[in-house]
Amino acid sequence: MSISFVIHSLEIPLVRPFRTSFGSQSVRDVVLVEAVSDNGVSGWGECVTMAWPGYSAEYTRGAVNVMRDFLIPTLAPLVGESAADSTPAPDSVRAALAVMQGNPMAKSAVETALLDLWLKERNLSLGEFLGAVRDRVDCGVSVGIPSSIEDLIQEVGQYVEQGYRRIKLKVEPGWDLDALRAVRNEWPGVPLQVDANQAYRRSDAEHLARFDEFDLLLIEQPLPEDDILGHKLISSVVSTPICLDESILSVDSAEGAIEFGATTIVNIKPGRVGGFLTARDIHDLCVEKEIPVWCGGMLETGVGRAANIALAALPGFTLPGDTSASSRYYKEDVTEPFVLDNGQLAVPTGPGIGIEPIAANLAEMSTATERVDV
Ligand code: OSB
Ligand code: MG
Repeated sequence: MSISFVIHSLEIPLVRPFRTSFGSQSVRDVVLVEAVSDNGVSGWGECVTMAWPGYSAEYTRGAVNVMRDFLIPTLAPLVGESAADSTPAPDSVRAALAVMQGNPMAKSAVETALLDLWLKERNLSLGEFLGAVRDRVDCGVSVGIPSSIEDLIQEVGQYVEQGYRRIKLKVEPGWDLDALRAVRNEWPGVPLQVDANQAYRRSDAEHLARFDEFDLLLIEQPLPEDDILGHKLISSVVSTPICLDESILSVDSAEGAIEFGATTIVNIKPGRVGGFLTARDIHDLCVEKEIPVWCGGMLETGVGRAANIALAALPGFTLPGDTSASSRYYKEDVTEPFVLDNGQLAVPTGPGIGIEPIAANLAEMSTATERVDV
């Protein structure tokens, strides 16, 4: 067979700036990968990179380059060997992409576009394929660093009213204890957690232990990505569970961090680990080791959100995810919006990821397209 890949670059304004310890954004710089088969069916995947290498080493322009110049061309033999209208199997796509180092978010976008196509050929939903056990998932919301405590209380108040089942505050040195105290005073019982995106250091252990009084579900990624020992040291001083995000890059790194005692809860993001197959494998490992998992987010459009919700429907996802409604991010999404219902989102049931961009929205939001045929 042959496949035409179309790399769509989009810009979508966020409803409010999203500030974290690694920077601020007010427009989401999105890349959607479309894989078009011989008979004109499209599969879709979202690349979750940020515009700059602040969360991890990947960034959007680099991801587009590596997809165009390396990842997609690497698939040419595999696609060429396949019979007409028979998309290569997901495992073979993952194996072919694995010859290239790193770049998990770019790999995930390419792999997911082909997986969507492969599932559509079989009339199978991503949820069914992955092993989903529920048709609705519990949703939390991630709250960026605002300019004042008043703004924080106002924003959190909106989310609590909308029914979100858990609140996550972004924190950094200088924006932590006062913010937590203010939210806890207003909502003593709300399920609450924090995410530092690597902003603290080993020497902050005593400071992080002061978070314990706020009865948090977890502290997400307090230290740098490569500091596994540091997370273990912190967890011997802090009672609140430590949950790794950026440090978990593969099944083996997950197993290492768990066995070593650096993490007792895991945030799973398909983009960070190179795709949904590996995300499912990390889930399976965590279930076996009795480590609770939850589905992270990267401010996805409906394309990435649909697939994340299918993943979050697996049995080990026992904590609410950063799988918020479209309205938390965008006034207008590129797909039909995901709407919160009683603090939950419905798992898509259509073939593949179960959703696709609305052509007019895609055209309006698009800033560039590049085509690569294999
Ligand atoms: O660390 O979880 C993170 C957004 C962009 C990059 C990293 C992170 C986040 C979030 C928001 O916390 C999650 C979401 O609502 O999509
Ligand atoms: Mg995080």
